[in-house]
Amino acid sequence: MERTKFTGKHSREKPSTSASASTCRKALITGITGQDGSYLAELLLSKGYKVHGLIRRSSTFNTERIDHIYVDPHDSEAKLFLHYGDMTDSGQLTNLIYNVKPDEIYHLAAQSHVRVSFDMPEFTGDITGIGTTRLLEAIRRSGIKTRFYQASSSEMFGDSPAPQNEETPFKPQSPYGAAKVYAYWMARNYREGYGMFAVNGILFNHESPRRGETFVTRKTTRALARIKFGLQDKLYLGNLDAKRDWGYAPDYVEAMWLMLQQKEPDDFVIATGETHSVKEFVNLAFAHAGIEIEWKGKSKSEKGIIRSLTSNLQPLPSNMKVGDCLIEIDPRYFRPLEVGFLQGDASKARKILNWEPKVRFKEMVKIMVDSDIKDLEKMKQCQDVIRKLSDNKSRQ
Ligand code: NAP
Ligand code: G4F
Repeated sequence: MERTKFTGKHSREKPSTSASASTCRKALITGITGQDGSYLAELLLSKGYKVHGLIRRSSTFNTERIDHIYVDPHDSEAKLFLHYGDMTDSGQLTNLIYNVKPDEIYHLAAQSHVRVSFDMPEFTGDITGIGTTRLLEAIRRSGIKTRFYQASSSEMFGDSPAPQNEETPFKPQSPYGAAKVYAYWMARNYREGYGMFAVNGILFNHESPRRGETFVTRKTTRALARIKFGLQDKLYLGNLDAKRDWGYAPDYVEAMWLMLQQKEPDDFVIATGETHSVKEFVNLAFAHAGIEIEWKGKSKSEKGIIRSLTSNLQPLPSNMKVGDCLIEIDPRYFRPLEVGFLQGDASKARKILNWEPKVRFKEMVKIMVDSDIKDLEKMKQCQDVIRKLSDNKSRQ
């Protein structure tokens, strides 16, 4: 697992106590095992927080993204504590909040995949929408005073014209977007009705080497690494023309924290202001690995073909050559409704939170490609060692 820079004080090191205002504050993160939850946990530990995370019981390990910061709770240095629970279980949410009494709650848990939300609209509404109400009610009923962050999404804007800011009307184009609009309004209702410190961070797409493997950026960088190592022949994608305002996840979790440090609760758009198509992402990623792509054909028949190979970025599979088709369209990845163009206007966050994205699009693409290639290189080295060991054994 790659490590983030924050202050370098995470993992098994003792977290910094220099951020005096934050020392010994307690945070609860739902969705701690996800991309954002893992970076946020690192950030809060580096600021001296005790971090409690809600995790789902699973028959396989689902803590890969946070294993590097986990310390046995019997260790007196432990600052990260995990609790089983689920966004469908109000009783457990109320107990947890009452027992932990967190100063800050970051609610990130969700069924977060837009395409999947069309297949599972009711489930998505339950987890991503009503899950937020369950948590807000758990806070209200437990009677504790806490600050609440709701992970709202640019997907709520749907096909509202860009650039989108805090005043832009929501026109969601998916069950996921609709569930997030409901959750957004519940957070506002609890703020305005009960005086709760509840904020909405309306975050545009943000990616990283820890991005889920079925989102288009990670799907692309992972497939590219596998193609480069000869483990996969082709990458199948859906709509190549959709444009997104892609930022870097570690920058975005800093914005979450800043929102909960303000005097008054308010809602903020977090975005880079730059927008790029899926095709641009693919072109840049492959080019970084030494494979120049040209596009031939139209709509469902469009194909990404090798235009040139840069020899100094070898090894490439020995049978790979100019003219080979590496990318094809699979209509299964199209959505019944699509959000064609997202571009955020984060002026309010710049002004009030003093927040700026540090890593821009091109650098982020390179970070993701390098990380997936490095992972496979490591795996290959391990396989080579195992092969050598078993060769030696068979010769004995
Ligand atoms: P993610 O990687 O998909 O993580 C989702 C997290 O929610 C995981 O920890 C997952 O647990 C947990 N979860 C799912 N269903 C749950 C349930 N029923 N009970 C408890 N936990 C559950 O998402 P992400 O990219 O980190 O995004 C974090 C949040 O920000 C989400 O709410 C997402 O909708 C929102 N958001 C994301 C973006 C973005 O571009 N990344 C942009 C705007 C908003 P498992 O690990 O067990 O599956
Ligand atoms: O990577 P995506 O699946 O992300 P999407 O739908 O924008 O949603 C992400 O960002 C939201 C913020 O706006 C979050 F709230 C949400 O939780 C999630 O993190 O798709 C991006 C674009 C879409 O237009 C999609 O149609 O890529 C297009 N695409 C093209 N081929 C594909 C594929 N998307 C996926 N997942 N897989 C494909 O093969």
